[in-house]
Amino acid sequence: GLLVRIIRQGSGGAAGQQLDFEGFTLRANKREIRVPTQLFINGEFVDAEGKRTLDIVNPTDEEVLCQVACATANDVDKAVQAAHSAFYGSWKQISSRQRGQLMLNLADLMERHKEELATIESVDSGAVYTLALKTHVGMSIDAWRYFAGCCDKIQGSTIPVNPARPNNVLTFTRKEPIGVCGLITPWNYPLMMLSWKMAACIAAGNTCLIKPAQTCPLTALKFAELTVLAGFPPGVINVLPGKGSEAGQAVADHQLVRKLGFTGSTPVGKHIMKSCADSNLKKCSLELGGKSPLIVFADCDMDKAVKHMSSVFFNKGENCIAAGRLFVEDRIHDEFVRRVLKDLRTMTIGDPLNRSTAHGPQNHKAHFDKLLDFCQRGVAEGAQLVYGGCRVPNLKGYFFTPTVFTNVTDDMYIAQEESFGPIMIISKFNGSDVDSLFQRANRTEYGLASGVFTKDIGKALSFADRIEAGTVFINVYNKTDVAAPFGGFKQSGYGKDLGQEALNEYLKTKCVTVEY
Ligand code: TAP
Repeated sequence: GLLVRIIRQGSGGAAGQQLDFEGFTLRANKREIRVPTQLFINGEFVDAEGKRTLDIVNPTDEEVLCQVACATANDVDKAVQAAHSAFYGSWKQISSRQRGQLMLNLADLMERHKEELATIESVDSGAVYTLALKTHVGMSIDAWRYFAGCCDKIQGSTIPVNPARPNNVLTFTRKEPIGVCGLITPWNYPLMMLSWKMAACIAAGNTCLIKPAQTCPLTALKFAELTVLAGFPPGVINVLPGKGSEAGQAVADHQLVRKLGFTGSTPVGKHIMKSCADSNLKKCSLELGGKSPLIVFADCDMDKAVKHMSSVFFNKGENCIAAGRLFVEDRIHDEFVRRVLKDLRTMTIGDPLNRSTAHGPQNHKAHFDKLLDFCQRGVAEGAQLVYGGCRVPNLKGYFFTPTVFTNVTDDMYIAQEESFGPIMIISKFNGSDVDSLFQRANRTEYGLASGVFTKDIGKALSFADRIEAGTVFINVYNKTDVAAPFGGFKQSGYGKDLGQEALNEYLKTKCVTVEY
């Protein structure tokens, strides 16, 4: 490995000292980027216990890019101890306004390194570079800036309570950080999922450790390097690539972790919630799977509805709020499908670093294989496969052809289960019976997002009233912003990321009463 030396920043005792770590040089996108490959614990880059490593594969060519350290349960314990000491030590000494300044420093560094971060993300996860720059990295920077501004605005309230006369009583609340937080994230937007959770967590005054998804930990490690340059004290932020079943489980089980923020699948979310309860009843928030319904009424702006194919194909469908199910009014169904297919045939598929590419490879092999299986089930159940459903011919890498199924009925597996891939699932509806349409849209245990295209504002708002989902898009899709709360209903989990509500996930309320 490459040996890298940087100088610690900040105001603590370690500032100005050298920090050495091992890394590798990523040569891509006409750049040479050094990426750390060790665990980041207590402000140091260190090997995992027993020097265990994970192979990191480039989904574009299926070659191993590098090895990174793979955390054990003991490594997790070391990181938790460091976060615990920092929480009761150095981090307590830092005022809320200074905390905000550290976060702004970090955001500025991320901005300065945004091309590097987007290149790493693109190579590691298969995200198209232009999207990685704008969304994966751009929205990460926005999240750090947004929550930086919240740090010195975390305040309680004064509450009128009944006094015991002749005495008076003053009751007020304080919003306090929870302590050491564990964050566990998936592979679809590696840096963005880290930032959505960690920016709120740190703004609230907590310390944390993150276990990123084992397939794509590289931007999290580059991020760790930037936290040193931003001046965060050791132990406040710890980054531990590793396996969910071991390192992730150790986070959920740990007695000193007081809050767990998780994004991932519903089955793992349920398992984690049990572990949180059994260990120390740690608070948890869960952002889980989805099968979001999108309704296209005949009175919609058809150009716009077709243009919003991104509802399904955005980030290769590896998008938790992807419109997993389209309901298209029977009168326009055939025209809608024809126009979608016309656009799909001209979609540029290939190297995600190429600026004209619109669709890159799926994240990793197991996921790619799952998508093939998903499509085979759809065909076996009698849905009509009108486009794709297979590997892109003559292309190395996990390239999956954007896919369209029509004639899908409500009982089919592909109508009920999330694919997490670029697969459009279309069912018809009769526009004269909106009631049963809305019932069909709600007949899922998921409740993450939803959408409707119509020019009739009454119909659109009735949909917004009646749909059981945490997010509703009207005549748009995938329009998220760091200021708007994001999270699901039902078995899509609970607890919000983003917006001011997200801070509450990482705070506890203390109520103080004084008699005088
Ligand atoms: P999961 O398999 O659930 O993995 C998510 C994370 O949990 C990974 O870091 C994983 O580690 C870890 N993990 C696995 N088992 C664990 C355990 N026993 N204890 C602790 N951690 C454990 O999901 P995925 O396949 O990576 O991501 C796809 C799913 O995430 C989809 O269902 C998607 O809808 C959902 N998702 C939801 C959202 C929101 S905001 N609701 C956003 C993105 C994705 P490994 O790396 O070892 O697998």
